[in-house]
Amino acid sequence: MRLLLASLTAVFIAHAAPVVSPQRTTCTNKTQRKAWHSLTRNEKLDYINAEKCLMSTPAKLGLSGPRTVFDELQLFHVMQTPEIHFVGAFLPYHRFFMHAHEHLLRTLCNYTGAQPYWDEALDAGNFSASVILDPKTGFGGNGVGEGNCINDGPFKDYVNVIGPGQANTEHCIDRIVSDCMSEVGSKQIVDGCMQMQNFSTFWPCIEGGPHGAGHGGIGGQMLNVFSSPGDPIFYLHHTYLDKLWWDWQAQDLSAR
Ligand SMILES: *[C@@H]1O[C@H](CO)[C@@H](O)[C@H](O)[C@H]1NC(C)=O
Ligand SMILES: *[C@@H]1O[C@H](CO)[C@@H](O)[C@H](O)[C@H]1NC(C)=O
Ligand SMILES: *[C@@H]1O[C@H](CO)[C@@H](O)[C@H](O)[C@H]1NC(C)=O
Ligand SMILES: *[C@@H]1O[C@H](CO)[C@@H](O)[C@H](O)[C@H]1NC(C)=O
Ligand SMILES: [Cu+2]
Repeated sequence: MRLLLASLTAVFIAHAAPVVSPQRTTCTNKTQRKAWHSLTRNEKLDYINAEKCLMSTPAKLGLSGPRTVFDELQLFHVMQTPEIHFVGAFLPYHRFFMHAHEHLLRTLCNYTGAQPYWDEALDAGNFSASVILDPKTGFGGNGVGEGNCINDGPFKDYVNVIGPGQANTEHCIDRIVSDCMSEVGSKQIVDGCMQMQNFSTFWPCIEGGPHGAGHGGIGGQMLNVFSSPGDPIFYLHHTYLDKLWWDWQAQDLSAR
């Protein structure tokens, strides 16, 4: 039986090979995701402009609510929230979500770079001084006034139509930066997660630690478990978490 299976497998592989191998060889140009802090000014502006393009590309799927492709991504997250948080699918779902966003930037908005990430351990405990909040080469600063609307930077005039939460109302991108809540994103806590031996202990460590630090440290819509992708910082935050997962996987690739 074992021999039969082995030879069937060999036949299958032999037949499948001509179909599979051309797909494998087309991936000649790998992109490399880099930390926002390490991007040049022009790389930052290219990314910001591509995101603004996604925010002005009309919605394609005929769903009720979204006006733009950016809104459609946000709505998917709202709809899937109960299935994708506090479960093992948390990291895989968000890996796929970051890839979808990156793919849309590249295919709809002529973006040629990779999805950048925010190395939050560098800024933990001091998010308010982060370069990510720069009004020219970042995402603008903290919210102000009664509605905590951001009032500088490239995204200050974007009208979110999805959220807050599961509601669909017109509102600004709002933030309530908390240096205190960002402390849980420290290198010490990240290093602790990296020591976890099993996925079943690794993902809750990431979700409860650095994940919570990024959402709580930026605050406002970023702190809303449903509608947080209404703040474009969301994509740099989750790409960072995805990198942490990759770093952990890379410690033992065959098992992880
Ligand atoms: C790979 O990237 C180089 C430099 O950007 C470009 O000239 C080349 O056409 C790319 N090749 C493919 C297959 O996309
Ligand atoms: C992307 O590039 C193509 C080809 O140059 C152009 O026709 C198209 O308008 C560009 N799209 C955007 C959103 O800039
Ligand atoms: C936060 O960072 C800024 C700029 O690097 C620095 O001036 C400030 O002292 C830092 N604050 C704290 C509490 O570390
Ligand atoms: C990892 O999982 C294995 C198998 O379930 C278990 O024996 C082991 O104690 C776990 N290790 C940790 C550090 O949780
Ligand atoms: Cu999420």
